[in-house]
Amino acid sequence: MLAYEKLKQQLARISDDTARLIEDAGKITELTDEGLSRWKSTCQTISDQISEETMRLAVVGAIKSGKSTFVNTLFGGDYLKRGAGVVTSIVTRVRNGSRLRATLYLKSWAEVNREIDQASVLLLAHHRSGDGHSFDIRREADRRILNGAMDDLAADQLISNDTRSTGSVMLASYLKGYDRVQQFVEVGHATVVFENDRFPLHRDFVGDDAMAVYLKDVLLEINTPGLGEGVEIADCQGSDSPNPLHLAMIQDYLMMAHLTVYVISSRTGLRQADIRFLSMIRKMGILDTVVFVVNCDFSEHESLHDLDEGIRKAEADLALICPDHQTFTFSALFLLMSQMEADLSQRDRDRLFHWRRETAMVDFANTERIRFDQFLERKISRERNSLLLKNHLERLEIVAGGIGNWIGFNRDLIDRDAGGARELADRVSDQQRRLDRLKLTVKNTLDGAVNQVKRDLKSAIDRFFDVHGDGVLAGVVHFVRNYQVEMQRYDQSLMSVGFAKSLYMVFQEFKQAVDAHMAETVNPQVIRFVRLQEKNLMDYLGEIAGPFGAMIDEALAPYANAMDDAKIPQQRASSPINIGSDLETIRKMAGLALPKAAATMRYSTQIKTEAVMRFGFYKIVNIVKKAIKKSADKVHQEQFLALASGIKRIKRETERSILFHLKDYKENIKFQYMLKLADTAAASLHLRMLERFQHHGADLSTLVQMISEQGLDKEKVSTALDLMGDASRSLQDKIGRLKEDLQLI
Ligand SMILES: Nc1nc2c(ncn2[C@@H]2O[C@H](COP(=O)(O)OP(=O)(O)OP(=O)(O)O)[C@@H](O)[C@H]2O)c(=O)[nH]1
Ligand SMILES: [Mg+2]
Repeated sequence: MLAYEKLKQQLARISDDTARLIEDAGKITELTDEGLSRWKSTCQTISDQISEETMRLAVVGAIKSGKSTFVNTLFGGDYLKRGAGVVTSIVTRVRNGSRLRATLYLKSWAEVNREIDQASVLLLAHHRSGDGHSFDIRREADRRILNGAMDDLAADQLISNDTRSTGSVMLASYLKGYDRVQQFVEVGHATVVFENDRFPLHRDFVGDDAMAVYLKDVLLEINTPGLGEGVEIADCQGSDSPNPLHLAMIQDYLMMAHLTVYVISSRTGLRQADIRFLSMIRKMGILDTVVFVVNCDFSEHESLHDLDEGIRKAEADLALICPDHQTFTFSALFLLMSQMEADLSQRDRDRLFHWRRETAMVDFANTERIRFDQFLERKISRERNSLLLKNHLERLEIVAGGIGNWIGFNRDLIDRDAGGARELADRVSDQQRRLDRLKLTVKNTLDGAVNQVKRDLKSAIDRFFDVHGDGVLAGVVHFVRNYQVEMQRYDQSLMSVGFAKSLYMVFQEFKQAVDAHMAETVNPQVIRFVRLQEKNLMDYLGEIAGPFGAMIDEALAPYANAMDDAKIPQQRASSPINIGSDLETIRKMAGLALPKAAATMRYSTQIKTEAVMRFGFYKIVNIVKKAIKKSADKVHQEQFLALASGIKRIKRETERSILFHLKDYKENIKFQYMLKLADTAAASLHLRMLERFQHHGADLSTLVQMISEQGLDKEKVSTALDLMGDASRSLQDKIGRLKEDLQLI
């Protein structure tokens, strides 16, 4: 890890030195040169980007498999709450930092209200008496209404956290936590921070469902080295949570992660939940970034042989879903306890002592952990070095080469008398006109290509979301139409809470199932599709850029020749223009992010609840009218039938709103993401090409004029240019050496 930090610092220094050189160049001639200022801003961008670059590592796995314990071992202390097991699962990001700090990012009130709105479809509609305003938890009256609506819901709906009731559990948590969270949130503050001595207190917040439900994200900064600067580890709780929103949050992180560590407990081996989650990862198309850690519990195994068998069993199961998996086996808790032995309680110390006697298993696990650490270090440095090389160093090489040429050029010009300078300038300006034409051609070709690629992207996206095909949308429609509600489950609630509330409960169950389908089936396919389109886009732009790089270099040759005896330094073979590895930077530059995975589940706001409710009301009135002559049994039976047709109505209404919503979602992916990405990537490519043109691009006429008017202190400028020439050569040497170092690693 140290090697990387050193390389990074070297690169940053070279970039700063180059910027300084450019600044000096500007001062010498007192001219504003467009090329110079573009180079300078390139250096600035490189410096900024290097310091922002983050390598992301996701830690996932079933509940209680030891994820948090594992992450703690990476930082050598009990920072993340172990054994949390909260209902509200959030992704906790951990980085190293200068001090111990937990930053809790809260959802905005708009987000909170939107979630409540979505979870209370069919619950609040008839409470609102049509005054039109949407729910706002900050209004006391609204909280009272929601409380009232929740009060008479069947008790089991609120107590259990089974798949049917995550919506109502969430509503209850929001109501319960409001007063306490409100205290934390001063107006306009979106974060709550726990620093230094107060750091451990963040766990009370995170560990309490009623408060944690208000959280969007948690970032822990820890003042031990961990995996080094710029590496972020995310503890992803809730991969097997019944709440599809949790899965969506994890998907958002996985999509950006460079490596995913999947933790399996040796106690349980691979379970159904693991298989489901792994299938989802496979559908996302990122299975090749996953490695497995079998977290072995020494107490659960009689001997190394027994542990071995357990591992082999898990590996055999894994092979079915992930044939080329890489597995490491060690005990996270044992390691963590060893790391913090001095701070252990007597009980834990006894346990550690006891475990240490299992020497065979301990030796095996220790060796495995060393193997894992080596793997991780290699993986991280390989990934980051290639980014350093491709994203920054090759670009800097172009700039430094360009400034070298600029110096040589001006040096030569200064040495001439007025006539000679003018003659050179004339020759050069002929060439320059030719280069300008080429610049225009490059721009036009690029524009044409981008328009084509955008058309292709549009139609690919339309095809992917085509409801008539056999793609994701058809799948959703099929799912909705074929979903069977287990009517018997609502028999009891019809009697206890009545028709309307029962309808709400049915809808909860149904929505939960549809959302799970969105999270497990639709989202992974969308993510995979988008990633593929991104790759196609970058490949395509790369294909265009390739020949242009060579063409520009070729076109520059006669330009240099125009100066025949000019002191142009020996040109190194320049690297091909490449923006393929820049995708993340381009996204960041344009402020682009794919719509959150949870977006696919926001269809419920489109549901016209009135239609369903009015329909229910009509049925009920009919039942009541007729009930005068009927037995209670008969009434119950008819209510049951009403519920059944209510469900039919809900399904139809849901299908309609999903189609409507996903159309919107599709257009967002198209216009707010993919097409903007294409434009930004093309702009970035164009900039790279211009940087290359600038090798010789300076406009000489003003300088020539100054020479002929004798308005230039030739002696002084000459000396300055010579000094700069030396500095530039030494910079280029440094870049060359650093490039070799990086390629070697
Ligand atoms: N005996 C034993 N216990 C372990 C081991 N690893 C973790 N634990 C304990 O198992 C419990 C769960 O571990 P966590 O690290 O919190 O698991 P997790 O995957 O983060 O759990 P959730 O976040 O709730 O999904 C904690 O009490 C740990 O101390 C192990 O190797 N052996
Ligand atoms: Mg945990």
